[in-house]
Amino acid sequence: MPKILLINGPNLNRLGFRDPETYGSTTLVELEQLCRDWAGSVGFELDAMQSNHEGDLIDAIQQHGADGIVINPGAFTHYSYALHDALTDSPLPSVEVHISNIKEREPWRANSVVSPACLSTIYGRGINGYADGIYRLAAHLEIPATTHAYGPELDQVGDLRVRASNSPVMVFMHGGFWRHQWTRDLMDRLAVDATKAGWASWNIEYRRIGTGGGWPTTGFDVGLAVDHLAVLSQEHELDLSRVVLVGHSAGGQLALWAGSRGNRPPMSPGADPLVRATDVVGLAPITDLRAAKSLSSEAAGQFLASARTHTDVYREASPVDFLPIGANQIIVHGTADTDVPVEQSQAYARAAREAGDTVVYHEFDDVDHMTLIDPASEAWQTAFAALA
Ligand code: CA2
Repeated sequence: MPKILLINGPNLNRLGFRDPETYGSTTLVELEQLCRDWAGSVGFELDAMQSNHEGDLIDAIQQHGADGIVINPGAFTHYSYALHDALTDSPLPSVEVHISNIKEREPWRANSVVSPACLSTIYGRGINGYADGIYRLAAHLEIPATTHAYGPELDQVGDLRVRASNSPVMVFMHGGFWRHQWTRDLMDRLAVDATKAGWASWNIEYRRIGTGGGWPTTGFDVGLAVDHLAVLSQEHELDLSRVVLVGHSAGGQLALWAGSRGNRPPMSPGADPLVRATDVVGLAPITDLRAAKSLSSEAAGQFLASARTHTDVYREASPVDFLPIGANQIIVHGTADTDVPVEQSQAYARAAREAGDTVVYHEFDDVDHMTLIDPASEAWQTAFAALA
């Protein structure tokens, strides 16, 4: 069985005993068991170690007794070039995890000198960030992606997985209420699943609240990322006559927006796309930004705060306000969703059909928000089958 090495750095042996507001109440022993379970669920064994000593962490990295590393380097994150060098030198891929939101604490915590040596840095998601780190690593080990830039900004990148020439394409847009601690690792498992089934997958990042995003910048990023398929196709021969945009949650708003570009009035933002979407899959999508105002500590308001004042921002950004989309749509939503209420999809599907769009809508009893991005879920399987 392939193996992941979990490394926790200084002071993390104190987890659960102090400062639960920042680090939660799970102890290190409990966390390590959870990580074993998370790794097991995706077919990996997991060895765990913790040390307060920099040299011990470097020795563990150098041992190579595993296929990949998940590491929380503790405060060494912010100044240990020795750890950076050990991770860079290692042939094993690594994912960096932090429990707290290091970007929104003391300024000296915001920077990680270790990040450039890692596949990804996951932070601000509590201990569940370790699960996401394990899944990111597992996806990379299963089908390695190549990361391509579609623009000069750090977040203007995407992960491409393609196995055969002339594959149709699925573009994945992650959710997280447009906030910076949520990144494209969330869509890795769907991207791997689609690639295995013969699709090329393009799992994109975009600028978010706190990393220079907001409306309309984030929309433009997503549009650029979709158009970048024309560039990728020169090297990988993609079948651009079938381009499906798959968006979860806030990524659903972005997918519906990007999918509508071919339908936009000339000269308006996003009109005249280089690459047109044939279908949009909305997984619990945010479709009505006005009705979404109160969700997730008023994230929609923060997202729209940067919009130009002379435009009707809802007509520009809120799917229910810019219908019809033009592309075919498959919308799925769970009735137990407490992040994005199912009414968003119910009202949207009705309005989109009235506006002349082709919409397939499936509702799943007792299914919550995050289940939809599990490739084994009935919801994803249903959406996937509907595409065929
Ligand atoms: O957020 C994280 O996971 C950190 O990597 C944790 C480190 C901190 O130095 C980083 O800036 C961010 C270690 C924090 C100390 O750990 C404790 C945990 C529980 C109780 C007391 C300390």
